[in-house]
Amino acid sequence: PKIVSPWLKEVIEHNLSRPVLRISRFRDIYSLGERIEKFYSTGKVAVIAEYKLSSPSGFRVDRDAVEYVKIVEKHAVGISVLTEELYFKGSYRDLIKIAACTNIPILMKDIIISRNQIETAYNIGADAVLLIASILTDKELEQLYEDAKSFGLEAVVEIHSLDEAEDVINMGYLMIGVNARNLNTLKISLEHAYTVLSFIPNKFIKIAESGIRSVEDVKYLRNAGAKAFLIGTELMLNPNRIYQLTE
Ligand code: IGP
Repeated sequence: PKIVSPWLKEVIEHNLSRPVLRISRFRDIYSLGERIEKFYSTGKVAVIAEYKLSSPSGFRVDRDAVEYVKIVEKHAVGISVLTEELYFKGSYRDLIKIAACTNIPILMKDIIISRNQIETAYNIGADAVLLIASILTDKELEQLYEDAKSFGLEAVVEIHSLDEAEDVINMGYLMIGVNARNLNTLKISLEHAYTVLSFIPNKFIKIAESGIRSVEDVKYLRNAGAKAFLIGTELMLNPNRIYQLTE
């Protein structure tokens, strides 16, 4: 991994020693990419609803995982589940609970730096994993992408800057998440995300991530070519908002 901010360094060290969770997968694999394309081609707003109890930016909420999923799954294109323990108060257990109660695609959201985590993602029922370009060398990213594929899982490659966009376009990764939040400073800019999303050709599955709170935000980022919208905070505060956000 690359040297990054103090909180990320702590998470990376913690994750390097996290053992593989050895259970046998109890669920089929559902393609997030295909479901996003299906929503996109029929004009449905594709929201990936995120289950997250806490975040390093200071967000905290208490909400039952299964109750949340039962509300959002009717309109969501997929569910993102935080499994990072230290700063997001996530757990593999949360993902297992969710995997046991839904048939829509699940993205495991963590700071992934090892194959062990990807093997665990497969075992516990995830369909896709998040790989963050800013914390991985090109070689590590390539290797982890292959690891995901070898388990039959998809990978969303997350970027923030235009430089990273150029890199991942050249590498040909199909699903690209553009995080409006800078993971080092934790600052959000939808305008910055708009610029980066516009730069990526439309043949990619472009996913807008973070800071999306209103129908206007969705429309704005859709104009930049986003095919899906990853929404955490707003839906954790009020899951029923998904009805308006996908209208
Ligand atoms: C969701 P928000 O602002 O709607 O809560 O953001 C999601 O984009 C965010 O949780 C996220 C994230 C990440 C978390 C984006 N990239 C990488 C952990 C690691």
